[in-house]
Amino acid sequence: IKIGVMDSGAGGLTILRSIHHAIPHAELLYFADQANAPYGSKSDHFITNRLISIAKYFREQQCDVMVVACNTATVAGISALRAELILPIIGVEPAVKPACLNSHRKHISVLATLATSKSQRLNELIENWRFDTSVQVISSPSLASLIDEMPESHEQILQELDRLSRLIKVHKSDALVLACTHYPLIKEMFSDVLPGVQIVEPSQGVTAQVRRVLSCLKPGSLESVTIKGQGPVSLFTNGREGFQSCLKFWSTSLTL
Ligand code: DGN
Repeated sequence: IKIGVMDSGAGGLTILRSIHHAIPHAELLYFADQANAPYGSKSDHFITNRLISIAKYFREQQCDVMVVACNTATVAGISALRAELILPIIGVEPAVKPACLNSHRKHISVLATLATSKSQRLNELIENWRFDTSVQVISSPSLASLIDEMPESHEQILQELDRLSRLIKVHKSDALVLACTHYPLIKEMFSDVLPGVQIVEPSQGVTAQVRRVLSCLKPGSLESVTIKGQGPVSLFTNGREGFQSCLKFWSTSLTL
């Protein structure tokens, strides 16, 4: 099995890691579209065209499925991408439902890029699942890019986390939904500034969906893991040199 995973930067690596653990014999190909990052400030039309090009690349590389490991790209273009019928597509959905269901205080916060925070898809999801929960949506214009600039940006990340955690504390949330795939890379930093707040991220949900799709497309392909051993993981970026080291930094810290 071969799975293509994309994001605008390093964020999708947390999803790649989860897939790698769950389906170790699969061959994984990661593409970071860092030449065009951040997606948060791009138009839906632009992002859709990027998704179509990357899907064609994954198909040329003989991938069986494509994972859009980016919330911004999912809300901007996944429907248009699916309509092209290039590959079976799996997107990422903010974990609003489990956060609302598990919150004791019935106050949660959702943190996303500006584009995702304003999207109809996120707002519909909240309307569908909030019931008696008060949902605060907050956005960060800079956090995803700062994470792509680690470790140099460490101080700026702390400053931005300080600003965001104040907003979350004012809302008295006991759960925080990370609705941008970059944010789980700094999950521990969120836990440090928000003690007692449950940090909810989507990697396991996406991985479960990948397994469901593959078991329909290629019955039997998920079994016999021990015989098949570990599949290779290849990471690519089209970004400039600094981004190469960013991808190296995060893949090392995730022990990929
Ligand atoms: N990882 C992307 C997401 O989940 O939205 C970040 C988007 C961006 O490039 N800012």
